[in-house]
Amino acid sequence: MRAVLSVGANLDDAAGAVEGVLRHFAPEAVAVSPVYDTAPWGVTDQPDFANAVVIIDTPDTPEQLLDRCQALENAAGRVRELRWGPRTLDVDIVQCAAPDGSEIRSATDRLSLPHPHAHERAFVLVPWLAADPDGVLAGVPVATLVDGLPSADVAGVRLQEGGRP
Ligand code: PH2
Ligand code: MG
Ligand code: MG
Repeated sequence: MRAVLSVGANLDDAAGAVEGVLRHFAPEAVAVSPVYDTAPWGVTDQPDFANAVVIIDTPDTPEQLLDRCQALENAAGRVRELRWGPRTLDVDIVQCAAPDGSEIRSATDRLSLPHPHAHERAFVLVPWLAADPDGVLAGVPVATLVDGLPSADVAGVRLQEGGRP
């Protein structure tokens, strides 16, 4: 399947944690965004995040991929804390698609697909658009979703100083 992953962190060496995840998935990556500095969304009273998106082709099922994402979070010292609060590493599955391109849906306790908040998060959509200008989420082009976001949200997503173009 093809999967879109959103990677974020805002504690300790946040950019380093994000880069580590991008390296982990590099063998399966079909596209990767630069790393961005992003204003915190949801809970705004916390440090800025480092965020990136990587798109992979993997033989994993969604649940197997979720296990890998959580293992990466645990290896980064992640403890389950406040919802939307600060974290050393967060690796979220945004979307999974079958080889025929159809979107895989999930609504289990462990996994909601597509990610229920992806369509409203500039820190997901802006990097995703950079990685794949033809991305589509639940039938809507990612470019259209970005156009519909509040401009302040989009302005809060800034290419990291010294980040890849
Ligand atoms: N993750 C959250 C909540 N808010 N804000 C930004 N900018 N980036 C994130 O990765 C993020 C967030 C919960 O996972
Ligand atoms: Mg998250
Ligand atoms: Mg998460």
